[in-house]
Amino acid sequence: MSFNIHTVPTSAFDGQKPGTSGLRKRVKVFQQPHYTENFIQAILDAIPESGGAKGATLVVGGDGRFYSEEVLNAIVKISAANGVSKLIIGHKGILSTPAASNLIRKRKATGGILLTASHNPGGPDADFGIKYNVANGGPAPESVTDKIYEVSKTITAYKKAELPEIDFSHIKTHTFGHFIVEVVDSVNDYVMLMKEIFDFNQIKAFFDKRPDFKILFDGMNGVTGPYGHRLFVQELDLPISSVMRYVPLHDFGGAHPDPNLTYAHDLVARVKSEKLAFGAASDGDGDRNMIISHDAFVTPSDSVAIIAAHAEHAIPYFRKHGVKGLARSMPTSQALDLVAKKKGLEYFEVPTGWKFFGNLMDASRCSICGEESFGTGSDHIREKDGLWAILGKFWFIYNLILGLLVEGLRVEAGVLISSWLNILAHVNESQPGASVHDILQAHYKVYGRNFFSRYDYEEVDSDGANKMVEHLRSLIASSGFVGKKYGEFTVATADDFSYKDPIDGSVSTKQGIRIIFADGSRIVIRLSGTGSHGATVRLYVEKYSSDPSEYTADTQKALKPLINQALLISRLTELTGREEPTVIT
Ligand code: G16
Repeated sequence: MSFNIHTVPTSAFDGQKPGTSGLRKRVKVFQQPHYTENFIQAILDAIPESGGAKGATLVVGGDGRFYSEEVLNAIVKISAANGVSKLIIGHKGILSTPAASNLIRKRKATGGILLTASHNPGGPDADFGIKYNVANGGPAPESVTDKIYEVSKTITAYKKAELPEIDFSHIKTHTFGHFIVEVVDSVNDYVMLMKEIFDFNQIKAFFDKRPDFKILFDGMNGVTGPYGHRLFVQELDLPISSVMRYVPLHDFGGAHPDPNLTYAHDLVARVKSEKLAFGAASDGDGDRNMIISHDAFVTPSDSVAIIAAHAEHAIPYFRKHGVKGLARSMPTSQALDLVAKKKGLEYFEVPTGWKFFGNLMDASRCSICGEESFGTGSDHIREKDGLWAILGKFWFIYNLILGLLVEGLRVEAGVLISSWLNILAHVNESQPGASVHDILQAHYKVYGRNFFSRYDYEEVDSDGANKMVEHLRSLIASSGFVGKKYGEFTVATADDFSYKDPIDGSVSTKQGIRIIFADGSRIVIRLSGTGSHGATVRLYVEKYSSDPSEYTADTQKALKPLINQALLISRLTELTGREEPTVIT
């Protein structure tokens, strides 16, 4: 069947500049006539491969949030009109971000269009988002997002094919002449990948022997629910009570699908009241993760450091492929650097945004990376991966418990026993007393502790936020700033972070104000690139301690003096009018 193609006149909209991870706006903004179509056309025009959209194969899917179906059909029609050969679309339009990244790589697609605003709330009055991923499966680099933005500023028309609306609730292939739309199972390929990375039989054997060991996974009504249900309930045979909020809802049931202690409070409450050993949550699109237990919360910065410290011994994928290098985003605590130094690994500090890890991974210079924003991942795909991190942490935690038992709380990389079955047998013989809390403490004993916290001030007036950034820029450039004393802290260096990609040489500037003190403590202030309304100010504070008597200290108490100085230096309250943060993580 062939189809007619129409050229639809349009005019450009302001502000279609992709942020940290795609274009995120209120649904009502995307619902304006031509707004979404313009952006899709801009994406197709910016496809970096020679030939652009012509002959391309694109993976399409998202977190199933409100307005997804309308946008899926727009993508089908505009893609067909632009000469795209094939769209591979998740069943009902569902693909978690890591699953989409995997599918792009596995099917050797040209790229993918992901419909998600990630952890931002969904529903008619909340947010929608569209982002483009390139052929390596990762978010488009700035060279591509800049091109998308340029096209969006001058667009005068988009192309649209006359095609029937597609029902994405059937797994089937639709053929329209040379244009094919393949609706695929959303979960299968991703589960197969997880089974290549982890040994499910061994995890299952562990649960069979330890029915008392209860876990709880919270899908937060986002896209990860069906993946979590399949992995934990169907593959690992755990009871249905091991998963909560596992049905994706258009509006996430009114919840804010961001896995942190504030927004995942239902999970936190259950893990505490039921004294669960392991609780985990993922966000709207499945790339973030949070790990807790009834006795501990693992900060994302510690989490990636601990994974890196033990990956080669505890996770089969890394036993096979090795660990080539490590990377973190600039605001993420330096705990990961300490692991890299001890292991003699190369490590990188990149700007906020998963897209900055892709080149390093493609060049085999980074195997594990993470961000303070609850993102952890590896080179198995090119997105952060919530369930991978959860399975990974679960996996090594129990390797570690054995390490702890065997080594009497003296855990060092390299002392772990590599046979999982032996470990499990051992764990099951002698009920482990070690908990997530013990594992953290054991890590601090080897590496010291990087206290870390982030204060978010959401929906701040943009003018005030910009004034604060300008004030900080001129302050750090002023003579006498370096060497100045703020309470107990003396400024050692300060900059507005910039990054030169070591692979392609591209430079990203103005990535956040960073003030480092003589004792190694840091404050970082930047404006979020993922908000959809006003500005979100992020204030990050970090303090290192190698004093064992401080390792069990409360994070907020330990950081209080530094936070006070950060508020003073930034004049945050005065310039933004905000007394209290919206969220503390
Ligand atoms: C995105 C990016 C992450 C980034 C996070 C927060 O995550 O992929 O790399 O750390 O946003 O960015 P910002 O501080 O600019 O808001 P997600 O999970 O929202 O896609």
